[in-house]
Amino acid sequence: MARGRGSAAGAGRAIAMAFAVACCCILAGCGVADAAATYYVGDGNGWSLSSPSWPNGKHFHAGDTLVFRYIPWVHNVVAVNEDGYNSCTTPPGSRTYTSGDDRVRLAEGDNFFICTRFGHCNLGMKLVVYAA
Ligand SMILES: [Cu+2]
Repeated sequence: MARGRGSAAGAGRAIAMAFAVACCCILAGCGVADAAATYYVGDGNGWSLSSPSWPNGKHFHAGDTLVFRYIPWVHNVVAVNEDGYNSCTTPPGSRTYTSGDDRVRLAEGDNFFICTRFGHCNLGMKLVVYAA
């Protein structure tokens, strides 16, 4: 009898514990799928004229971070919209990054980036990254 009560209490504690963990998961948004990832644009080559093909085969999510590494007086990074991407222009309000080690969080949908130095965008230095 005493033993039966003991294990019932133990089961109750286990359920309470599981419930608490589940609540924490919901509140903290836990789970591997929600863990934001960091990607280095161009991998070891950095942000360069060969970056446009770099996203191929990769799967990005909103909240992931792109790191653009480059020599600051050679390149920059401008986050533009689709028109800016297509025409290599900088729409008003576009954010320009110039540190050479720039971190940009991806928004859901297409994220467009160009380099506006020395006509590089027109030479093909542009990047579009789709984040799910
Ligand atoms: Cu450039």
